[in-house]
Amino acid sequence: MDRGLPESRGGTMNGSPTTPQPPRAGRRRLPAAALTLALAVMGTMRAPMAQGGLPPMPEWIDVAGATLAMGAGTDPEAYDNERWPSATGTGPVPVAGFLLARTETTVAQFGAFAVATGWRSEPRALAEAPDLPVTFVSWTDAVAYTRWLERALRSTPSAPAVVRDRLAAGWHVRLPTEAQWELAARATDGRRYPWGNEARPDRATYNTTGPTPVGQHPCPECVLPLADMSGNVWEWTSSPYQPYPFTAADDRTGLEADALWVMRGGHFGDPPRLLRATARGAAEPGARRAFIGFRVALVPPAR
Ligand SMILES: [Ca+2]
Repeated sequence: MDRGLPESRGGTMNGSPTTPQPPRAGRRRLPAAALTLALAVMGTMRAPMAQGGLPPMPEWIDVAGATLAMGAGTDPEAYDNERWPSATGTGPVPVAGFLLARTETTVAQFGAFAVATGWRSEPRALAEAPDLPVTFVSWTDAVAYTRWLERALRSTPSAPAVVRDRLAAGWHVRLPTEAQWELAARATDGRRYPWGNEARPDRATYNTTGPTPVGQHPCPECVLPLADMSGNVWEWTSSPYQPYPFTAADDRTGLEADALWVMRGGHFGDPPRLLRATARGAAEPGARRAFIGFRVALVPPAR
């Protein structure tokens, strides 16, 4: 499954060089029964906003629908798994408009979920400063967070109207697909990074030893005011890792035990090559690592 993956997408807590393998070390997985149980608990949890006011909620950015030329095309820095099997090395993927959180999910945001639900998270996920991106979260942890967040938003009268209206129309809180993530990161002009074509240490956290608080890098050149799409921490997506071409119809077929899940954006210890908007990482769903986090999306129902 890892054939063609970038040769380095790992890292350690101290940012030391990593082996040329995908981050598959997270052998421990939450069994499906654990997720089912947790979701059952969430279904009967007390209203999370009943006391103490709103937990820290995402700030949503509107991503306009477009047909994405997905993939790295002829970028000489691209890994094989970023190229479509086409003459251009890209493929057209229509993406409906959606909302994406401006920042990676923070320790404070994930902590609100953990407190409200009693979710058994990795202690290190909640040990860092509240404005850092949450890490040590598995794909399963991230999906559980999205389900809780949707419930929380639905039960919060003071949720923003743009959120209430979309939830009423059948939208859901999800991890973004990798096509949604890529469109949000680079728009439709083929840029290599969210801000342009050259690596810029003033635009992202990379080549360093740890993450920075979310939203620290202003980016006037970015098409959308999204923070840390490149760098800081890898971001889980809802897409199982499969060779291109990507199709939304395939997006739920990779649920077998050994599936890897795509993560995007690179992390604080990576070189700029892995921060490119088309670079694809992957990890097992149970992997909890110091360099993997996520951000959430509010997406329309599948048609
Ligand atoms: Ca990131």
